[in-house]
Amino acid sequence: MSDVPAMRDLLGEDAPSNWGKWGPDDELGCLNYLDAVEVLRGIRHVRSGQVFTLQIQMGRTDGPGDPIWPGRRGMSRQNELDESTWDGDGAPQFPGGLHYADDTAQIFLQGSTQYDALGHVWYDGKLWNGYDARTTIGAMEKASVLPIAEKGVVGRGVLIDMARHRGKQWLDKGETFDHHDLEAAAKAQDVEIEPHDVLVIRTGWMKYWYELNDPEAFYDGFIEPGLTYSRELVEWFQQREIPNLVTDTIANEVTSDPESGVALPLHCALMRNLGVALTEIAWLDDLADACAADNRWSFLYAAAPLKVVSGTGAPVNPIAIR
Ligand code: UVW
Repeated sequence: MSDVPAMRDLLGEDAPSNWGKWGPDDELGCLNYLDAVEVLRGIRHVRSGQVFTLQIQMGRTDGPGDPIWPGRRGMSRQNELDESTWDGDGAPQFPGGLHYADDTAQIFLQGSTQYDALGHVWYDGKLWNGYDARTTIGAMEKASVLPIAEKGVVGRGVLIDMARHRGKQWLDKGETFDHHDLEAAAKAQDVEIEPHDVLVIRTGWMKYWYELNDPEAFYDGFIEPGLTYSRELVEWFQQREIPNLVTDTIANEVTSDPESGVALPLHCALMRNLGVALTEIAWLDDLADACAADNRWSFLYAAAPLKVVSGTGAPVNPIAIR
């Protein structure tokens, strides 16, 4: 028998929850906080007109390829039509002589920078808002990525640069931090994490992936750095009404809770129980350099994952404008 407790035992029968807060049919969770007032609040943080795209490049075939959760594959893109199609007979012919290139791709929806659907993870047979986990079978009937994609995510973003704060290029494997560390880093950056902020945390982990250029070493004893579970941390997220957590790691939290050994408890505590949207595998280094250069760490954050019907998640290229 494993000594690792069940998710329910770690998080508690009375775990902080937002189920029912936005009605019995809700599929947006804390993204409900992002209303028109929050869009206008975000816009007030645009000062210099600099634009940063936060997706990693998708389907790279050079270097280490794409960073993905073990067991998934990065996008595989195939060319279906190109100029060579017209070298032989049988190519499609168009009046006027038009030629064109076409691709198809096979992708894990979580295989690049992406939004998780709120129903992407669960325990005890229940998803976000109490939906039955059997509604995931075959296709996600409830809390898929589609409602997030239809809404769009726009508000004030705040970047907390944990790697810079600790004087490192990137955090170490399994290195943890919590809300006290976030507050301390924010204070050092002279910025406040305000209610309804899209919380963007840089660990340097994506940079590590590309600079290391060695997937075998990266995945050896796979454990990412990240936020670590405590009930107090979950309450902190709930009290600040954080709508969206964005990080430059594959899973937004330390892979395995250092005390209990439970895998990804914050996915359950934050996403399944509170309805916080998770955005993973973001490229934050260019944005962080710009923020550090003029010591301004807030910006307009805007993102919309692809509208994948019943999707468990979807790729996204979020934009930060400052
Ligand atoms: C899992 O939930 C396993 O992965 P992700 O990091 O895509 O949420």
